[in-house]
Amino acid sequence: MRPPRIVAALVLGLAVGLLGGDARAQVPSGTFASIPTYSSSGQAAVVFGGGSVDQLKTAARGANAGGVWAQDRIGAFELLVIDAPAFLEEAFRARFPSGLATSTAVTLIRANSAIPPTTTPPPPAGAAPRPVALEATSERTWQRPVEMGPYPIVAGNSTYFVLEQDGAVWAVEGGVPSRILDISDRISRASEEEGLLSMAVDPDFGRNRHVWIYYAAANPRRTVLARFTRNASDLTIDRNSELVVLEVPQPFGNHKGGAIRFGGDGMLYLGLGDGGSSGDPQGNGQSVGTLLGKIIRIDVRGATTAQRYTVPADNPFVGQSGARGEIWAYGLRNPWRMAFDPVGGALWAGDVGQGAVEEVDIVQRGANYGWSVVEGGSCYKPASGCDRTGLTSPVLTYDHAGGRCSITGGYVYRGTKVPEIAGAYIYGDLCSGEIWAVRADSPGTPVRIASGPKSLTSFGIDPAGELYVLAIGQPIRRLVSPAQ
Ligand SMILES: [Ca+2]
Repeated sequence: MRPPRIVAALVLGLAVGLLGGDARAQVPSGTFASIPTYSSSGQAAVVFGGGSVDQLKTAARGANAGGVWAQDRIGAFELLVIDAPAFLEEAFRARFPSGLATSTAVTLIRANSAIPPTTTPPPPAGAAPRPVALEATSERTWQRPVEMGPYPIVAGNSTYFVLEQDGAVWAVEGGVPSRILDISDRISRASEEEGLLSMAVDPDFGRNRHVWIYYAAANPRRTVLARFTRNASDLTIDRNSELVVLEVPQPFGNHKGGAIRFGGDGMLYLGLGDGGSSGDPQGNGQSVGTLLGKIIRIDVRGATTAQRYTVPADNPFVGQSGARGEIWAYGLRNPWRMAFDPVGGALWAGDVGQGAVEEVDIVQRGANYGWSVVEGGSCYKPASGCDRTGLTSPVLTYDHAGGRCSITGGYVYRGTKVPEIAGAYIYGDLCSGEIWAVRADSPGTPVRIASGPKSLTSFGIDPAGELYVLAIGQPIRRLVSPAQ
């Protein structure tokens, strides 16, 4: 999510050497303002002159662009995004069944900064993840850090944000933290699991300066999804810019789930817990009439007080009587942290168990992850002989042996500095602090890659796709290769 001018410069810089020929026309820099819609920045390349889809794809691969495609139109230009979810490739093929006309101008975009440039060799096929080391980023400790992500404000600088559950957002620039928003007066911390829970930078932040924030509030007890706007002159976020787009009544104080993530499709995905208490007393997990216990998918582009969001027409329950159209997937208990894999676009979630089984899910359209019929792979209601018809199984589960208690979902690692975990999904346990990895392309048996800090609340990611671990009262630590 670089400023548009940076993206344009990259685009023009990389245009040479791709396809070549007659097509290196001048591209107005403004043309690229929408590029961050698809990505958190990254390298880009331009191809002009058209050709068949396969020809272009071959050219893209020749430029180490790899992956799959999406398409959109920016002004007069066709924009092709690669390394976007496969269904967007299908949409592209549907729109251009016989490829592109030779006169069509085409832009190829490498979709996500978390994709390694080319410097890290991929792991050998079938290689298991290997242990990593943890390295404190600074001496500073954080009270209850729950989220960390890129805060793209200064070109070329690795600025990131950190959320404190008590209601403050910090920007860390060149290692120095500054508070950029404090909404502690707006949030509720009445329960251990309430507070400021998630923030996502708008895909079009470079143009609109929007961030999206999810928090718990009181009177009445609810969770809130809201948009805020960064001030134009500095890093701070305008406290008075809040536009509430969604409020969900919450019956109890726990299970607030709560990760906001934007997909490669430009939609906002939000994970909601089952409403809380214990054992899902309201049956929310299996009810498609409530947003509780769900991953929802909404379109917040152009949100206003009159129309706060729209429901995408291709959501699975659109038009179904008694169902909420916002639902993307259901049967979750408390999806504590989820993230898209920038390569291929799969959405990985850690779903916290009741008292026995933690699970990792790949969230798919319309899928039912089973709570509270099952907890992980085990029957929950009833305790035996439950009906598993139509349920989607977790990618993996683990039990509470060894002091484990609650999963903290992480990210698929697509950074460049830690080959030990290249292409692996990383997650941990809140109580034991253990960190595990499985290959994203063939999960298999998890490998414990680190004994991390206890009270492991979350994982973070920086603009380069490097991973960090967050824990109560601890410094933020980076996952690094062990010393040789
Ligand atoms: Ca489940």
